[in-house]
Amino acid sequence: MTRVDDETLIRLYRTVLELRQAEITLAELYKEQMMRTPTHFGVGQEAVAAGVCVALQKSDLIYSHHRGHNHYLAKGGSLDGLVAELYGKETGCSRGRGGSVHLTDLSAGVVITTAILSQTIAVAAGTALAFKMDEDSRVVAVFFGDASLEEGGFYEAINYAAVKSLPVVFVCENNLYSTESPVGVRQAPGTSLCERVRSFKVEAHELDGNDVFAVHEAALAAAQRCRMGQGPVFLECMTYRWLEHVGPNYDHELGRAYRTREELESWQERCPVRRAGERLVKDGLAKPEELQLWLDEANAVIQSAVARAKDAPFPNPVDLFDYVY
Ligand SMILES: Cc1ncc(C[n+]2csc(CCOP(=O)(O)OP(=O)(O)O)c2C)c(N)n1
Repeated sequence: MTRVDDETLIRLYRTVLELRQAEITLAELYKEQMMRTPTHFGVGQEAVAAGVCVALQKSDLIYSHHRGHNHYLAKGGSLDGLVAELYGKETGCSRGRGGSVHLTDLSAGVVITTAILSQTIAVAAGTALAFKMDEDSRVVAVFFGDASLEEGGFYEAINYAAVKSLPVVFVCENNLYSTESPVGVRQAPGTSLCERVRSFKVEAHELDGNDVFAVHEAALAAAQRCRMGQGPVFLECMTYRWLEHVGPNYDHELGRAYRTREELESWQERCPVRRAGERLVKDGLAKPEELQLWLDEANAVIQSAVARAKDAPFPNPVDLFDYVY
């Protein structure tokens, strides 16, 4: 196993922290009703995006789903582009026409995020096929939720990737719910997603998706395996979304009963940002004052991106159908 250097451990921490501050700031501002795009926040799930994307190279490509802000940012997508996109501005990464679920930044290797479950999984497998045919050493990572394993597209893509030994890292963020349906009403008792994937002869690992260092190590090994032409890898990252399925609120505050406040709090105890920070301090890689400094820096960066986005122009209504496919 490749040893992760200290600089990378710090980068992993700063990435989860930056994702968290961006998302909680945007979730709070969402309540002003100036962002008119439905928005699925990924607060609580930052370790998956950070752990995987930091393991990739800049030229590698990613695809993501409706809860895609973290992946876009972790891969190096423009923060200004994300924030302006949520405000519907011409300076947004999709020129204000895509909103939260259609993010793209090709310069960072973020091809697209889309809301149709399992759609990007098939496209990612196609991209990996192109890489293989071109003898291009890049890999593709595709992020999706556990509900995508209830879609036929997933099985076609993973089977094809296995048959052709394609360089795809399939990253499942298992946050236990599909909108408000727990896994127990969607899957037979005793179901193991990894076991199902292994029946396609694909290497599969279940991970603590709130441990950025564990996700990173697994993703490094997966990317390396892909680059060596040894076929796809499936990573099932167990994690939890803190906020409601779509929108900036906590479910219990709205009186929803499909999951309890206690369950949320038990996952908040395992906060990926706090855990990573504690590990850096324990290992002598950072002092508490440095963690505070990085937090202040992350806040300053997101605040100035918000100010720029608010000042930016909306698309000209005359051009509204330009760049729409
Ligand atoms: C093909 C398809 N079917 C249904 C939906 C409606 N839908 C949007 S998000 C969602 C739940 C997704 O759950 P999961 O994949 O576990 O991701 P999470 O929202 O938990 O991050 C559903 C059913 C959709 N977008 N696409």
